[in-house]
Amino acid sequence: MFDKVLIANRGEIALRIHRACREMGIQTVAVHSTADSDAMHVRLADESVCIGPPPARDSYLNIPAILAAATIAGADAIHPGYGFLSENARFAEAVEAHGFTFIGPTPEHIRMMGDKIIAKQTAAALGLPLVPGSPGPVETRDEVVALGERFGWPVLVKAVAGGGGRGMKVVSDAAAAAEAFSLARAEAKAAFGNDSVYVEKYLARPRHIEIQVLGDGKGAGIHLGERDCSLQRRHQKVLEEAPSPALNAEQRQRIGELAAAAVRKLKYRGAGTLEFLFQDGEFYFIEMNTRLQVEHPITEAVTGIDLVREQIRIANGAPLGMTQDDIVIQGHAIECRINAEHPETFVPCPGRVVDYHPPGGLGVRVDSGLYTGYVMPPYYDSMVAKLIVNGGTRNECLMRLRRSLEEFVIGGIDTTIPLHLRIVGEQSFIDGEYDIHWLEKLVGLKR
Ligand code: MV4
Repeated sequence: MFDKVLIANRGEIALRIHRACREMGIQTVAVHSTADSDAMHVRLADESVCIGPPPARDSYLNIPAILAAATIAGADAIHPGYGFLSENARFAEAVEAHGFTFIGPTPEHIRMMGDKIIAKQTAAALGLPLVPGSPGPVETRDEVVALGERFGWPVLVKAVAGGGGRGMKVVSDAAAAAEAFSLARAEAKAAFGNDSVYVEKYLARPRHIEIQVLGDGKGAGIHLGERDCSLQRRHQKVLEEAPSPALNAEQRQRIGELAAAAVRKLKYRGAGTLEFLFQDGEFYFIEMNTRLQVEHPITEAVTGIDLVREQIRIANGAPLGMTQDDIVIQGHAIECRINAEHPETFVPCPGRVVDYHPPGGLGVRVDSGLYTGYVMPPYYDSMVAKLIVNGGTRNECLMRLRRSLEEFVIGGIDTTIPLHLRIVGEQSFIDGEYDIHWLEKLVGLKR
């Protein structure tokens, strides 16, 4: 096993990775910007290295600085967490070229899934259901019109390098095709430096269902059930739950088996997520994420499996620690992402935390780098805590979630805890009846 792992990230996920390492007897090296000297991930790690000034491009995205830190500290492996360099194929290559183990998939799989057309073509070859659409990039307005006539309006123009909804435009009819096409291209160019786009039939009211998978890189692969991530605002997930209240046992088994078979055929290595839209009883593959995700703890809560530990074991060349038959989904789990933002305007609110009292008790987990006196820097993501609650049933989970949100004290900064209390009080949420547009309608900021 590795003696020492460098954690190329910050915040709660750096802590999460540190905890898995510590339980495995692995030393940890934190890296941090000058804005994060007092961060919890730096305090808990065995060693820390300052890698640059506050802007992420000079620190958490600074590949030479991170590799230098790994060399100085004598690390064996690097865990990228999520965001930052986690889905950067060149980083994964550089890590391996410098003699370290990248705790994640191969650079080839990262690159393949980063191109959404290649990802879809691969998914089709693996037997996954797709949204009807263009088989490759679309070069002209006329092609958009032809696809709209063929699949029915509206259609969606999407960036090949996409993610986060940028470079994505709904086209309601042929008259709107020219403008939407050039807008999508321009946005894609600005956001990703790549103006290649493709077209899909637009699904009006889907849910976002994703399947957690693990592969050993040699052809073994399993799934760990689904997460329902439909509750989002401006492409930022707000609350996730597992299992999805929208799936029946047959649908759950069908999509899980398809995802696991895909992982085996790909010889995928490590943890990954297959994203689907789900509407009228049908699944449609849209993307694969080749990283650990923010919402992984709800899968851990319902399966009892430590996903970070599995990532580290797999990176070290071990076979999967379990077979599909060992995976049993037990009870229900919900995660609330707590952001340092005004709960109604969503204006970020960094600053000093003057009081910090997280909730506790059975079935309650809080992943957070906050502590009383912590000064949150303004340079990074506003997510400051994840509250993960589980119970024997969805109803028990909801009761516990409400109680935990009421118990949570974060003083001195605005947080989205009141937004979560509002969501858990809504009848359609309690009934599990929501789609990807539900939250934006609730908070009244639908664009
Ligand atoms: C779609 C869609 C409807 N139809 N594709 C948004 C980000 C990207 N990863 C996929 N997205 C969507 N793709 C088709 N063919 C609607 C969305 C979408 C969405 C998806 C998941 C979660 C939240 C969303 C919010 C708005 C739009």
